[in-house]
Amino acid sequence: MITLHGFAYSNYYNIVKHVLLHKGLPFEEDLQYGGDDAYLAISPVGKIPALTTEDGGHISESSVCCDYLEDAYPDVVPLYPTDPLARAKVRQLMKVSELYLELPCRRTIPFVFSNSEVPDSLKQDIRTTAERGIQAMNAMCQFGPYVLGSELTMADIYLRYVLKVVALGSERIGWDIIAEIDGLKAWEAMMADTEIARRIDADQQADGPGFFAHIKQRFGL
Ligand SMILES: N[C@@H](CCC(=O)N[C@@H](CS)C(=O)NCC(=O)O)C(=O)O
Repeated sequence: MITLHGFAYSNYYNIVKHVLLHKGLPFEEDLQYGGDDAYLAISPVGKIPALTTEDGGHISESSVCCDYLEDAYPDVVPLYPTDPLARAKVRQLMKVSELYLELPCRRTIPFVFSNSEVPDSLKQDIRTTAERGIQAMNAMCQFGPYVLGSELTMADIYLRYVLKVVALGSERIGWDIIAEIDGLKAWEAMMADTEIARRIDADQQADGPGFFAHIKQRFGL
């Protein structure tokens, strides 16, 4: 059986978990918060999430895990179109949203956890990068009703959890980035209104105490 390593508070973990649930693939969860050497044998950078495949191989990096699940189980509820260009467009949206929205906003996380003010220089850096992401997302998103048209794709799942960190960062810097992308709020509400999304959100909330206890111990916060 597939094993998903990581913790439910992680937005990246939840991308892969959502894909597994959407495809209906049997899997077990192995609680890992990272930060210990043993985990490096499964995830070379020590990042959450990682997968152990049915063959016993290990893979990390969320988008790579998504691709693996599609390649290994292509006929089980496909999440990429068959046309190569359309597939690339799905991956383009995933990458753009991660690089130009999630990653800049992720830089606010230490300030979220310590409930402290983000320095103006960092706020400006975030704005410079996110403005390019917003412009690109406004050009790419279709909301028909899914992000790239009438079919739900990997991009919908990926974006849902990218936006969790964008929302956190937005709140901390006082700039609602999600509101800058036309139609994104309505899409977000639609994506939240599924059994899988509700299960993942509930699991995430339930992991809050365990995650914060780990952070406290690991970083002495
Ligand atoms: N590029 C990685 C990023 C994953 C990531 O940043 N995961 C966080 C949890 S949300 C993590 O592992 N944090 C612990 C650490 O950096 O040691 C991916 O796509 O999977």
